[in-house]
Amino acid sequence: MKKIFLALCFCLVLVGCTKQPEVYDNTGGVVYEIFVASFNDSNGDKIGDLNGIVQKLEYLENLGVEQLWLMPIHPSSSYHKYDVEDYYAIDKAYGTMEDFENLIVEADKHGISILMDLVLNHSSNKNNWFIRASADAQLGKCGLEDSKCDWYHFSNVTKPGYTRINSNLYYESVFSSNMPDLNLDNQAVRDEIAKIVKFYLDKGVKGFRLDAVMHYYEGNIGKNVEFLSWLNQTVKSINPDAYLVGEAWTAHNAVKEYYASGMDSLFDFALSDTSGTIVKSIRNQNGFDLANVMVSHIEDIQQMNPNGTNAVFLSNHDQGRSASYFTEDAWRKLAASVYLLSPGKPFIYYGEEIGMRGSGIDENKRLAMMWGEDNDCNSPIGNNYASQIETSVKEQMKDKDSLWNHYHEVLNIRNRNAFLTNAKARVYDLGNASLFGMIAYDEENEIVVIHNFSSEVVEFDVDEVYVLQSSLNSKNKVKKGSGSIQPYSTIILEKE
Ligand SMILES: [Ca+2]
Ligand SMILES: [Ca+2]
Repeated sequence: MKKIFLALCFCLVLVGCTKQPEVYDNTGGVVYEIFVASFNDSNGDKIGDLNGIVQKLEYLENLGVEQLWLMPIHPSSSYHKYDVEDYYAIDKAYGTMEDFENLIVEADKHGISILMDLVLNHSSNKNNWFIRASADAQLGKCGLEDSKCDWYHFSNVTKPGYTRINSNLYYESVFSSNMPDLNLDNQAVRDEIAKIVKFYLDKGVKGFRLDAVMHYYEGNIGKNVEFLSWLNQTVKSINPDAYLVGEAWTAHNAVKEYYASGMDSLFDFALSDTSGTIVKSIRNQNGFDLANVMVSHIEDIQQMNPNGTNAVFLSNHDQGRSASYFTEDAWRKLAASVYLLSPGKPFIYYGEEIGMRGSGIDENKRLAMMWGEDNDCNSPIGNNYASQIETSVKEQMKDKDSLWNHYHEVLNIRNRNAFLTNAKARVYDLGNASLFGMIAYDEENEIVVIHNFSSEVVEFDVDEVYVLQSSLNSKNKVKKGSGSIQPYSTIILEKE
């Protein structure tokens, strides 16, 4: 809002200025997910770190991303760091709190803001909170004043998802024994969470990616939504422009319920992964059905929360790399065009822009970024993925036909149509099931996004009000009322 206001003031002082420049808050930008340990190393230990990200800000800005989602950066004994030992500190392998503050400042110079991974379902069993709680529980102090037992869920009998401490004491730990579930009903826990989000928002963090929101209250959507409403209000009361995106790995009809919390986004898992709707639609050469699925979900989201924006992606750190199941280069390029030019907020998983591979065990999904430089990171210990047949960033940037250059071009078009993030959508039926047609619009903008999901050139008719805005293939043709589109290619039309 601040930027729009400034732009308006600037406009008013210029004689003859008739149109307010289109300025969007950068919560609208495309996000790039980083597993820090595998991204870029700055100090020669072959472990990616925060200063390593600083060195790549120019790269990220040039690619066209405006926001980074960092997987957890707090002290943790695991390589992935989803078991947090101290929410107020940075893991030594990644750097210091000063390095993190520096990253925020340096990123801002490149128009890039930072989203942190916020793991609230559980802490580490090595977190002081749990060490104290479990000591109190073992000493029979639960229920006494100052006891920390209520920060977690202890039980005298075993239950599914519980870990044994001794013959009559167990604690809830749905993911693993080193990840005890927090008691999110405890006001003291909520107060602590409010303190954590303020700590980082005050440092300039732009928002949070919320891990495992379905598990906050295992299987209870109503209580999960209540907690997320509280969290959303807490965060927005500190920074109204902050952004929240949640991980609810489930189908559209359940995901949409979470938008009742008022939070900005939830990941659209139904589109993603090796069995998702995007790859299925490309295999079936049917773009029309995909447009219908996407529009229907966008409508559902906006009905639940008018400010909600779908978080679209192909794959993330828990899924096999998308380049493996988009088996042809043309498919990878079309998939990129589809999600990056969709209404909503797109998330690129690091390395996706060069078609990195990796599937099977989790370590394989988080391999070292292939910069093609001497200081490339080591991949996670234990990975067993051997067939890295793709080429590096360095090589792909030089090749005009590379996937990298396709991402670069698509992101350029995306950023020229930044209104897409909060756009409304309706299906545009081009009379051919191969063609994905969608009108994306708001009060001031309207474009038609057309993708050809078939291996043939397709001719189509369009309303005469539309003219060509952008094309991802120079052979695509649009004249008044009709056009032709190359296989797996994309056309953007706008009103004359
Ligand atoms: Ca390092
Ligand atoms: Ca839980």
